[in-house]
Amino acid sequence: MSSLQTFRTIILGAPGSGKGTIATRICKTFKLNHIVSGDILRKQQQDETELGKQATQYISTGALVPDELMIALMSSEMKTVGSKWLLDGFPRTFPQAEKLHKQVGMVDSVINLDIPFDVIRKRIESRYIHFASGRTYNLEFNPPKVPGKDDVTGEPIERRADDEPAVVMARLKTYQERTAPLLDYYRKKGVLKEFSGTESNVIWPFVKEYLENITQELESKQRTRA
Ligand code: G5P
Ligand code: MG
Repeated sequence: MSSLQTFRTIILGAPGSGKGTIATRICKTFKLNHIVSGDILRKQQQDETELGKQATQYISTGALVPDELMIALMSSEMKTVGSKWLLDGFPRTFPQAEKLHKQVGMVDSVINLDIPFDVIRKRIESRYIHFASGRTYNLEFNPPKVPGKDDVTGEPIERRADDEPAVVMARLKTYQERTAPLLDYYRKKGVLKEFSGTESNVIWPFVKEYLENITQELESKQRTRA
């Protein structure tokens, strides 16, 4: 992996499917920049920017932030991250996927996490996050070392406003209608790899093995071209 010059990947999956959990492990293992659209939006909300205020009305109801806003935000972020990255939460619609394609070409791989919705609803009930860093906890799966506090900073961890059950239902519906169709788009491009299950710790070794293979193939292609 060390001599790999570029590696561009996307993680897809319903809200609460474990994108953040698995993506954090991927980025640590394969040394990728982790770009989280939801964290970028939450930062705008916290800073009370005009964009953050606009985004709140969509996020709080489980709808998607309009494509133009999201594309503008992600395009400027993408310019700062180099050529080894993982996108978490973007793209979520066809216009977003098409814009990404225009900007960077076809990505090297797309990972999809396929987790039953009843498992997801249960996980989200006990999720807490540290807003400043995006670090995520679950009272059963990965509880904080000190109850109510972030492991690294000791600052309070909180519930996400959009993790209320009614909003979660709306987010799952939005996912099915707007984002799930992207699976077919990436399947047809030959870059999609799907992982089904109910536990991130069981799924992770398979994701790791798959990425080890993909990155090795890519590395030898890049070496031949050099
Ligand atoms: P986000 O922030 O992108 P979602 O809805 O896509 O939000 P979310 O909720 O962040 O996704 P996740 O990252 O897939 O979920 O899952 P996670 O946080 O890793 O895991 C969920 C919980 O389960 C955590 O508590 C974790 O610890 C726990 N967990 C993980 N694995 C296990 C396990 O094996 N067992 C158990 N028991 N627990 C586990 O987007 C938010 C909003 O921003 C807007 C939208 O409004 C969106 O709703 N937005 C966009 N709008 C338009 N376009 C875009 N591209 C947008 N991106 C964001
Ligand atoms: Mg997430």
